[in-house]
Amino acid sequence: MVAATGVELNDGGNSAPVRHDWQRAEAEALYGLRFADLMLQAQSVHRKNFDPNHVETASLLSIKTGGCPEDCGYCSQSAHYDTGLKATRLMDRAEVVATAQCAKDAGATRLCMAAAWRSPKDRDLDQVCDMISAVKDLGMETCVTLGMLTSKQATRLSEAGLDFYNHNVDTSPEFYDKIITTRALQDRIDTLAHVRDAGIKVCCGGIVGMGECVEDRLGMLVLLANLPSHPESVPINLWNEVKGVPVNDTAERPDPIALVRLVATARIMMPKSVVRLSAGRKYMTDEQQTLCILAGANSIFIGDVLLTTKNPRRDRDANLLDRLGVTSGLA
Ligand code: SAM
Ligand code: DTB
Ligand code: SF4
Repeated sequence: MVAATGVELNDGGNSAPVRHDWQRAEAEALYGLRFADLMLQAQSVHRKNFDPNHVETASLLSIKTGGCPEDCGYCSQSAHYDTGLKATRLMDRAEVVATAQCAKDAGATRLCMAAAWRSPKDRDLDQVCDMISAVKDLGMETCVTLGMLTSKQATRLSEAGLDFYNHNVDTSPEFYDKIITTRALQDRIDTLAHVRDAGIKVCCGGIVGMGECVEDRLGMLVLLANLPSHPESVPINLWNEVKGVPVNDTAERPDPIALVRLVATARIMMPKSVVRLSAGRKYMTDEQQTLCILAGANSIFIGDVLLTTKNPRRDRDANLLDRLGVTSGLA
């Protein structure tokens, strides 16, 4: 089938295998389709691979906040900037279990535990492994994001039963150096390989709204889709404003329709990946979130806070999904 502009219609079926050889021009052609044609293609792919009436609900927990030695220009937790955030020590296991139980009771099926580290120390990793086992014992899926890992550390997390590791490429290769200087994109790609080789599922995406152009956003999708395996989970974060960080000087929130187009393009390029509408939902209307769900977004973070910034309230999310007839942990 051929869509109106001549781009071949990918319905995600047998004729459209999962690809790892995406060219930027192809991503741009998809993104630039007339809106109805792009949405039809994204929805066709989505329906072939997922229940279009279901959205996954995960919850975030900052197990170690602030004081991070990295200089990510968007982040409230970097020690390089004065963001007014108070740094904390690593949470203890009992506190993590209590919070996880509350998140489960509130409808989360997965807990994503985040630490503001460049990379974990082995002593810290022992404690995180304990937390993973404890959260799994509650019957929840586990995800952690701890910074860069060696292959040995990834193996230890795998042995602890970890389901997912989150480590984002954040942006395009061209824009990356404008945002982070303390670690290279290749360092991140190396960590992703260690995680994958250890048999842990990969959660990897990035941020939009930092001042990057549309080509950077599409360059990020090409980077993700051309990894040796598509990440099982692809978070798309809209930058949640943080005072005192350099991104304030360049930030520009994308036009709402541009974000929907990006989600649809991600859905088509990574047909079997869960696409998570992550940070920044607080800036979106119900209608924009609905369009993102129609475009193939099928996961959200629930809970009033993400790590250090705000998220829509649970009742607002429950109300929206209910009006759409979408099933989730909130229903
Ligand atoms: N320190 C670890 C790391 O960077 O890998 C884990 C935690 S870090 C907060 C996880 C991801 O959250 C970042 O890679 C970035 O994509 C996203 N993030 C951080 N601050 C954000 C913000 N203000 N708005 C949107 N996304 C953000
Ligand atoms: C991801 O891509 N988004 C989440 C999770 N992975 C760890 C984090 C969003 C953080 C938003 C900013 C904050 O609350 O500090
Ligand atoms: Fe540190 Fe992660 Fe924030 Fe970067 S994004 S400053 S690595 S906590």
